[in-house]
Amino acid sequence: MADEPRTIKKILIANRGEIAVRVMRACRDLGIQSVAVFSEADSAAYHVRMADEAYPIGPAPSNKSYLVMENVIEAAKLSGADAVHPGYGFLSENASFARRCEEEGIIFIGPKPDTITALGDKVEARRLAIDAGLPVVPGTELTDNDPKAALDFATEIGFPVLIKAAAGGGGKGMRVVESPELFEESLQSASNEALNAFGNGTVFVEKYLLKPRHVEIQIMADHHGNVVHLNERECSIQRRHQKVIEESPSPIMTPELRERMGNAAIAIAKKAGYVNAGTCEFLVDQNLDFYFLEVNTRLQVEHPVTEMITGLDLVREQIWIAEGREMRIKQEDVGVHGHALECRIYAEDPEEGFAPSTGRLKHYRLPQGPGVRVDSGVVIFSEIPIYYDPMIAKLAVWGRTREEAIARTQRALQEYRISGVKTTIGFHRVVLDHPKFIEGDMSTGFLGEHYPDNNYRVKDPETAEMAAIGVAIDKFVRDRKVLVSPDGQPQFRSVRWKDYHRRAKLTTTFGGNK
Ligand code: MV4
Repeated sequence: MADEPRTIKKILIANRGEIAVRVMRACRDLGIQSVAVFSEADSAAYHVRMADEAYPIGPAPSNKSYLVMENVIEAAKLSGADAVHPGYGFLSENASFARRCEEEGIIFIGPKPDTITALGDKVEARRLAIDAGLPVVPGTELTDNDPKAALDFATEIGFPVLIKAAAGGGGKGMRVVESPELFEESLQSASNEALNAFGNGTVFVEKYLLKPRHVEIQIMADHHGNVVHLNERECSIQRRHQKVIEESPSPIMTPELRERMGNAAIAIAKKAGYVNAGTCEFLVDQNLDFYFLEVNTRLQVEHPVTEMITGLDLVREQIWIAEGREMRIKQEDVGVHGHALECRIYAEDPEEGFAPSTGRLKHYRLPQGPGVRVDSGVVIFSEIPIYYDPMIAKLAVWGRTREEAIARTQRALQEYRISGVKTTIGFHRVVLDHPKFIEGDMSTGFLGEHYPDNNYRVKDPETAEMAAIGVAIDKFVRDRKVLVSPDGQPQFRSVRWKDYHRRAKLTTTFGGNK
């Protein structure tokens, strides 16, 4: 698109929840009309209420609604939208969908279809990375799944190795192999799993790095060949390939390492002809050596931490770029201002192995105050359906330093009130209180290592009970003080020790906040 810029007047947001709301906010800031689409489970959803207009696109299951390209395209045509923002998940990394938009003369706010295809194939992405001079983990490109050759290669690079799916993501089709005897079997099962999940059984092999950090670089590129990076995000705190807490900058980052990783990300973006917002993922080992992992061709969940430390609005820049305009951001103007943390608030029960928790929000009060930003996809009385990702909101908090950001996040988590569903709020409070987290000493193994068996409670019941009594006495005494009014007359309000004890037990055993 070297042609004239095309001003976007109306955007259809092909998504739901907090990201749909997030994109609509940018639209409103820019005077752009927003169009929501919704499934039968979402007719009363917040993203529908936020939009200027809304179109039904099918039954509740996402493969009958949010994933049905033609339904979304139809809504875009009916509404007269000149662009589609795909958010994350759903159709966001679907090259066919991006192509369908193009065919209809609708701007797809994202990279070109061919770029999505190329980078969606992890083997192809790895090849591009090598061509662009990026460091990759020792591994093989061999894609014909020849077990003999693969085993020879694994033996050559040394065990443990990691088998990965070319079409992979989210850990599907991945196997760690500790020794040659287990190799062939793992190769088979990884390939089968990948075939089932993605319709593509191609796998490849890499040396398995122990306890790496996951650090990613945000990139932004326009149609005129300009590419910048917007610093890194540390995303090591995750469970089962679901990120839980993200931050920027990374606690391990130095200006020198940032420049090297940033330049690497820019190099692969240029090699791939990348346009719009994207993320280059890296693994970083104990020696602070980094290795290319993959490129995510979408706006990511954790983009707010980047926005907070750079002062940019990434969605606004995405729209600007999609209009065909030359990027306003210059690399030398991109700074790191303070520190930002993001906690993903999931409607899940941490005490039940993070099982999704559905229901109606009987109470919903958001945290406020200095440095606090909440991107919520729900409001009070919202129904949380079973059909979709259980992430209901993101709490992003800024501070001048990491310490201040952590303190403010703890304050905000305490202030957040949700009832009707179980959430991960209390779990975040526990993690943010961990000495290793506070030190910034983390890897992708953090949660598994420090909280084996998904156990985030105070382990010893006696200790928990003592803590509860302490907290209860403290609060009880403080409330008693307030119960005497300035004129010295006692105020009559029932204060029951039992209530304090019950509440204290919730906060001390699980950092919860009822
Ligand atoms: C790795 C790795 C160790 N060594 N590759 C997981 C998802 C996929 N995107 C790549 N992943 C990994 N690749 C080598 N050679 C460890 C992981 C990994 C991981 C990476 C990022 C974030 C969380 C993770 C959790 C477990 C394993």
